[in-house]
Amino acid sequence: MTLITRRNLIVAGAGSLLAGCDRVGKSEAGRDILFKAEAVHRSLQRVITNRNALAREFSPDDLSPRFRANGTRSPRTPEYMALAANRFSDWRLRVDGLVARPLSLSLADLRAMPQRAQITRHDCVEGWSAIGKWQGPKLSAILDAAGLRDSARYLVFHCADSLRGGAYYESIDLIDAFHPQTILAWAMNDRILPIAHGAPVRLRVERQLGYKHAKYVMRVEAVVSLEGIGRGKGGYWEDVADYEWYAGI
Ligand SMILES: Nc1nc2c(c(=O)[nH]1)N[C@H]1C(S)=C(S)[C@@H](COP(=O)(O)O)O[C@H]1N2
Ligand SMILES: [Mo]
Repeated sequence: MTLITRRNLIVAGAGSLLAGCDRVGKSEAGRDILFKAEAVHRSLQRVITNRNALAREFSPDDLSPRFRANGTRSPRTPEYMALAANRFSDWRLRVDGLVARPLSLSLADLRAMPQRAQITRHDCVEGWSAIGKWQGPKLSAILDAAGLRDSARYLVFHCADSLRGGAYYESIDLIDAFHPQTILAWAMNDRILPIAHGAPVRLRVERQLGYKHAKYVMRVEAVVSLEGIGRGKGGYWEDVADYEWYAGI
């Protein structure tokens, strides 16, 4: 039996791609080849990276003094404003689609489930990062309670805010959905999640870039394909600005 470790693969990949470095390094064409080699190497590394690995967790001393709120900071739809006026006591998270038992969960229900707290770094594609503490139930526990069907392939998060006409939405695959650090957070830095950061509940999917972390989540829908969702690319920014659906970090 041959044991293929990640390290062996990276070494093999780097060796074969970078052999002949000296020969090609000096010319324009050579630089092109090196850029391509680097891109191939990066995608090879991504393919063989364990997607269940944990994102780095930090200590309370590392918390950012200021955590920027980005995108929507205060949804203006009448439905959301009415929920916020009642401090979200009437809010319910719908969990439906390809599940055996569709759920309607209150904030109290989410708080009564086993909790996970984690201090992680949020990375936005716009070029800023911040370290914050997040707490909430694991998405996996909610999916288990709902009885995810075998046919389900993706989870779609439908949000309360509306940007340029359309509601924000995002989607992840089942590896990210069942990742131990994927939670529906209702607390941030040991306080109730502020509206600017996605109250009452926002997704934390720690191995992905910022735009995948849906705020103001109203509904989690299990689907077999992303085709019927928005314009079919799996997320608001994917659809309007060609962001990559897989934004793994
Ligand atoms: N519903 C919703 N979720 C969203 C956004 C948004 O505009 N609406 N912006 C995304 C982007 S680009 C980032 S970087 C993070 C910002 O989260 P923060 O406001 O807590 O910093 O939320 C993401 N989730
Ligand atoms: Mo972002």
